[in-house]
Amino acid sequence: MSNPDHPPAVGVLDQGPELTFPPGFLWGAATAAYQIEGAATEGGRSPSIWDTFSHTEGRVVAGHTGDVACDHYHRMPSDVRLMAELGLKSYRFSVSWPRVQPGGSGPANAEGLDFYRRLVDELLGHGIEPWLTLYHWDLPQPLEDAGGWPARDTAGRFADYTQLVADALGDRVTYWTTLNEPWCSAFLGYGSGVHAPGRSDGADAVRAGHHLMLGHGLAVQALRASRPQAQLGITVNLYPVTPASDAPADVDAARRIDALANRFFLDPVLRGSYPTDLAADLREVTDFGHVRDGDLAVISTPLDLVGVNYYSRHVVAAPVEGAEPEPYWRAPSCWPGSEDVRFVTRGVPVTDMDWEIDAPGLTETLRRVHEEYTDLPLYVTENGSAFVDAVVDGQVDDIDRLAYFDAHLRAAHEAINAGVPLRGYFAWSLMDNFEWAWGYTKRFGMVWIDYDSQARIPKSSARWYAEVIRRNGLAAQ
Ligand code: IFM
Repeated sequence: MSNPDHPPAVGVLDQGPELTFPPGFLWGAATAAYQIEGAATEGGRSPSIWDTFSHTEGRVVAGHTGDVACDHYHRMPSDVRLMAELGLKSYRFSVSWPRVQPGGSGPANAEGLDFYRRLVDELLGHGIEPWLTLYHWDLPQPLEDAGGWPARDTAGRFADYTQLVADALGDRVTYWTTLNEPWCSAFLGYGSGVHAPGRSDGADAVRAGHHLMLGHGLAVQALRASRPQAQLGITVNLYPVTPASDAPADVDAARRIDALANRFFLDPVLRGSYPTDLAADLREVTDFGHVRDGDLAVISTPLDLVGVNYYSRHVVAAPVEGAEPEPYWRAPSCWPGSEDVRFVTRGVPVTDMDWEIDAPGLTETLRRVHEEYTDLPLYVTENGSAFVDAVVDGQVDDIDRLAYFDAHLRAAHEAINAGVPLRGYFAWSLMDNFEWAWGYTKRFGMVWIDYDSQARIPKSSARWYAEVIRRNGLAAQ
């Protein structure tokens, strides 16, 4: 966006010839319903597992909830204008299941659907391609009360909900993601319990992962039947997993974590089978009796694209006696059957999430998906970083975030040069928002949110990204 008083930040764009992306590259930014919408009790919306979780003492830092969040529900038209000012080609948002189908079953809530219809129309009116994610973690609470994702029936409920959204929005939305990061829903939600619904049982986590993927397959079939022109995909969060040394025990630790973090989802969805080593690693946890004949055929229903969310790398080592457990998503209970594997920190720069910054890992991840799994078009559907930002003289100069984006876009470009059919990139996130168990204490946005006044301030990274989009590239180093 142009602001004569504050030109695009720093020189990284101005050091030499352009690094150009392919024509038509889809430049976007992403958000999710519970993280930005607010209006938790308005328009007929019912509670989701995140409402219950965030209102339970001790679950979210400082007792933060998504009740108001960025108030996007009420500010949507001006937020879309801001996207247009940034020059976004696409906007990836999620539909709140409890807003469009309160309680998770029965007919659609017209008022809820109408919000998304207006959002999509507003986007199209500004020449911005809508990219719709059906499930970004906000399961209607009654479905959790009936067993949640560990219960098979939830997959069928998800397909029914998908049909309602397809009927309402399928005429104007081309790009559809079924699930966002099913690893988080399954292993943080039901394994470590640091995410909603806050349950902690390894077998439930594995069952949840399977039923999420089954729901994905059923949703793809429903969408394909009613919207044959739609571009359908899933978004998985992937990590390169590196052993801390060449020692066989460390190499085996990396194999185990790779199976749980990456291949647990990639293999069923793109190959129609679970990795055999995964089943062996999990034999004390589950016998996979929840997998029925025909499930894997449904799960591997052909797609049009694959979405990859990339943030960091896992470096792991074999267990040692008395090692301290790691926090958050490295908590041992996220890794059923491999709880004793150690996550190693290398002392490289980290973000405010303590996630190591590892841009080459993005190239590696994209190449792996393409070279080992699929020729389908790939999209980076999320990539970004939390840093401690500050407003100074009305501006937010988020130089660290800008450098993070710059490095990762170079890594994405390198993947394209290596033959990866990468068709787009979505920055996480358009705006600061409710960062799940961290509440509002972590800021990932290119746009600063003042949660008291709800003022929006595009940060330096936003102005820089606008320039990247305008030039369809960045400068070579
Ligand atoms: O904020 C989340 C998002 O909802 C899913 N992917 C990772 C982001 C940062 O943690």
